[in-house]
Amino acid sequence: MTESLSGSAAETDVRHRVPIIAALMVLSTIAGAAAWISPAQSTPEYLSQFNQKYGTQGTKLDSCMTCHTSPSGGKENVNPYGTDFAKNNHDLGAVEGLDSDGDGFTNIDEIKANTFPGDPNDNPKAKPAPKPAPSSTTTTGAPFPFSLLPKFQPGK
Ligand SMILES: [Ca+2]
Repeated sequence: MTESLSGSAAETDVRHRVPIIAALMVLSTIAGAAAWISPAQSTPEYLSQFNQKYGTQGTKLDSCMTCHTSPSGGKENVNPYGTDFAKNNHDLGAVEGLDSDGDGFTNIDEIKANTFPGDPNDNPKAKPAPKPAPSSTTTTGAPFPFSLLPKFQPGK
């Protein structure tokens, strides 16, 4: 029936196998890529603890770079803050008073200033004056009431 269209039996056999081989290659490539993309196992857990404790979600510190020297994380890429954090049984409170990166600012001061506690080149002093984040407690929302000032009279 189809023999006249598909040629020899060997050719037919190869044609049937090729899609399977291709599918297997694709699957193994995806599995390999997934293994490469997610090298950090425990870090996201610590990062979410960190964000919960300090309210840093969505800020610069909501990043692997808070404890690691590489955005991909990994045990071999831990910065001084991550090292102290690990030494103290991953107790965030225990390392707050330390100055892990030795830049003169304690870890908690850096976290409050949204600077990396494990990077001596990033600290509250290196930053331009830390602007307080706009919050509901600020009372300076209204414009200055110029209309209440005495009128400016030129020549007097
Ligand atoms: Ca510091």
